[in-house]
Amino acid sequence: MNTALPPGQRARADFPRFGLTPYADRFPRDTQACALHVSGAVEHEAILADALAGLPRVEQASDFHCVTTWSCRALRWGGVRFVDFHEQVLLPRARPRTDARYVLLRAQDGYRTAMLIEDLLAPDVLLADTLDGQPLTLAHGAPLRLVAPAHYGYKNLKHLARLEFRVEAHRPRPAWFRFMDHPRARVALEERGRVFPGWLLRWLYRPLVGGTVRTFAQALARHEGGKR
Ligand SMILES: Nc1nc2c(c(=O)[nH]1)N[C@H]1C(S)=C(S)[C@@H](COP(=O)(O)O)O[C@H]1N2
Ligand SMILES: [Mo]
Repeated sequence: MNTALPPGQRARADFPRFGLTPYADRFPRDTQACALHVSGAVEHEAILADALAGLPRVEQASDFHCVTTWSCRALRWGGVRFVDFHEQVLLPRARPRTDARYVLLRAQDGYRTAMLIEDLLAPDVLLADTLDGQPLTLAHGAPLRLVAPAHYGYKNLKHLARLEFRVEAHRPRPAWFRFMDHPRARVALEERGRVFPGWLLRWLYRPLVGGTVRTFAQALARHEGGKR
């Protein structure tokens, strides 16, 4: 893909482990497989031991855009389209309330973010379990993550553990995260944050990239060293 990058983004050759620094030292407990809990505004709560079982698998190359302005092009993800999972598993098994417009996604490391269901149903949104044909690594969301290329990286939740249907919009916590977590975070519209305009956040975030990449890499190295 040689199309222009979205506004304010710069390509990076590597794909670093990244996130909000409080999460750098938090890791999932289950890295091979993880039951997916479905709860909230549903008729039936469900615990899916193998969420993708029996669903059509797809491979998709898509660009990844972190809100801090780095992008990594043409990542090769494998998994299941969220729209298929919704139609074939969530609707029949959990029966979400018809007035539930949001899903709060929760991860094994405590990270969470909400998305509009209509955004999750876009054809390029995946529940991904492979990258470059290999099972997801600890760095990139093992065992299961969301891939939503039209939305900033912070909506692409790693180590997915729970989907919570919501009628009301989610109020992010801690309070400072409320400024960062735009309800939709569409890259094409530069919806980087909730309060400040995207063009301003570019300049605030860009200087933080190098240090954050190092912090996340060092935390992973310590974690993997500690297990030996
Ligand atoms: N569980 C979890 N998911 C997360 C994050 C996190 O810290 N924890 N960080 C988000 C942010 S800000 C980005 S840019 C991407 C980074 O994905 P990567 O580490 O695979 O590059 O993950 C997103 N999803
Ligand atoms: Mo990010």
